[in-house]
Amino acid sequence: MENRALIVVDVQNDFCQGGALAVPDGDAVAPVINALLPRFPLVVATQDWHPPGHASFASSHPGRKPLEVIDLDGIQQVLWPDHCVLGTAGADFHPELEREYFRAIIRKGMDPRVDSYSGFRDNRDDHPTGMAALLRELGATAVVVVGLATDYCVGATARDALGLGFAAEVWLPACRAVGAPSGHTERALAGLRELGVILRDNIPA
Ligand code: VGL
Ligand code: ZN
Repeated sequence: MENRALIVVDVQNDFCQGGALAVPDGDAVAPVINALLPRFPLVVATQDWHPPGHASFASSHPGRKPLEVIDLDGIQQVLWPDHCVLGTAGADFHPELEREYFRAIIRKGMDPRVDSYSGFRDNRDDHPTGMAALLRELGATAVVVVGLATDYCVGATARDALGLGFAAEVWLPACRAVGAPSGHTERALAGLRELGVILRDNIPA
């Protein structure tokens, strides 16, 4: 399947053990993803990449705490601990991840006023990242999405891939979820399945 691309979402130190927004068992995806990299003719990685004082940080909203939900200019926004601040060690890829395979690195979340879960666009759809054009120009018609976190950036990336005309699969053994607020992972997966994203519980041979 020459037309299939792997999208490695946000496998960054802040989402791994000891990181600012550690996803439970997040580190476990690195070796699983490394084993996948040589199997795809095209691999693209995303990096969550926020300026200091980003609107998704609870610290940017006096009196607010992480995981509280606010209305941010008409969009429901979960507030997060400060994470993936551009250029910091927390924003760097997990040290075990074999980044030599990445044909391109797409950064997202740089507009201080709006969050960006999808690798294709921000949550307000103001800024495309260029990933769709990149994938299309390189001939991809289908994507496999892996990384962190299943219920936020992986899910949003798979949803948008499908909406932009790519066949989309999520390979769950190479993903881990935030799982907050309670039940979020289950709702996210059900939503993806309903859209037509293929969710695989096992890595295909
Ligand atoms: C993510 C929350 C905030 C993710 C990024 O990569 O799933 N989640 N920023
Ligand atoms: Zn973020």
